Amino acid sequence: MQINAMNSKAVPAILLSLLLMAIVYYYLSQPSSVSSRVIVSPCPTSCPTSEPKDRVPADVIPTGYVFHLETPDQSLAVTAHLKYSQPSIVKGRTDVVAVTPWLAPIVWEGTFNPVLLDSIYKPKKISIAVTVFAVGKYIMFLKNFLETAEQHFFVGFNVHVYVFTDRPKEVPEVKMADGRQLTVRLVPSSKRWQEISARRMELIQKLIDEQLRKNSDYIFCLDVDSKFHDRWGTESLGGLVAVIHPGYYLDNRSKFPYERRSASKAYVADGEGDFYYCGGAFGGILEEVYLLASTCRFNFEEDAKNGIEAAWQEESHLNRYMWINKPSKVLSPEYLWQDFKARNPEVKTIRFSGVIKNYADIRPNV
Ligand code: 5GW
Ligand code: MN
Repeated sequence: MQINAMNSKAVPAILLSLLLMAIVYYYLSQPSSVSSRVIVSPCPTSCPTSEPKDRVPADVIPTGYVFHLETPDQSLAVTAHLKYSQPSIVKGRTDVVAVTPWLAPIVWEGTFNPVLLDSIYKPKKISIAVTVFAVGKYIMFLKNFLETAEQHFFVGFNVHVYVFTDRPKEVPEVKMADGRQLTVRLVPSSKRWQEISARRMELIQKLIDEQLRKNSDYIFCLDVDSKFHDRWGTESLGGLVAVIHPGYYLDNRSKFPYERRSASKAYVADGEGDFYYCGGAFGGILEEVYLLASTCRFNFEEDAKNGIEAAWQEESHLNRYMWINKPSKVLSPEYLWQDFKARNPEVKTIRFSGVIKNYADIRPNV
């Protein structure tokens, strides 16, 4: 009796512990999401064996994980070492702030060396995925977007553009350089922008799950009604990357158009929030963008259940997300200007900008 009674309790407990052990084992045996091909490379595989022969072994003593960037062309030190101007910690741009209070870089022209950065990232053979939605009449913006991306967006790197559209036949033929490609993903047409918007995060999440983990290191999600005018490259790479909105960066945060109703999951209270970020461009490593997309989607759907639509839809959700989860790299408004806006003096170059559009022409009835 006694023994039987004990067994009837012990058996489920043992089964439960076995299940827990199996789960723990499964997670430990998975490659860590952070130790992706880019960010962390375990030394035993990447350092000693793959180094050029004439590299001094003591350049790296393999003891564990490596987070640092490596100076390019080390092996050719005598003949072709990359020469670049000496960095300074006292001279540089003084008209802008190039670091957030949580010590993330804010990328402005003149704060980075593009040649140095490209030669650091080149040997890593990174792949950058881009998502762009061209639903309904917005397909008209795609040609310019794609053509200018060829000229300015990660030139010389592997880039895979994923176009989400309901008009696959109208996707323009744009000649792409080696290592660059385009894939069309079909989405249902929708009359309501709110529906397209709501589904954007879901489709980004699905794309990462179904495709990108196999072939990409970074992802950028960009608005189609925009064009590149100047370099957007390796300086923009980071864990979680946000772009500062060109319309509000000189304003007091009380003027930011955050969602102000506390009933919304996008709520940002008075006196809170860092910057006002663009919904039209964000990115980072896959797992960070995956977290962002799934969180924003969840919050968006929770709001919908409660009959709430945030002031600026997913841009509002993105802003709440970025306040709580600080971006590890912030791109200045050079990275998403607006064509109707005059350039401010601190903006030395415009790299990407939203084109002027005739709303009545392109938007479905909302
Ligand atoms: C947007 C607003 C109202 C109704 C429809 C749309 C819409 C957006 C659309 O019909 N089709 C579409 O593909 N979009 C995608 O969402 C585009 O990639 C677009 O760049 C992005 C964000 O919408 P925008 O650019 O109109 O928003 P703003 O804030 O940049 O003007
Ligand atoms: Mn836009």
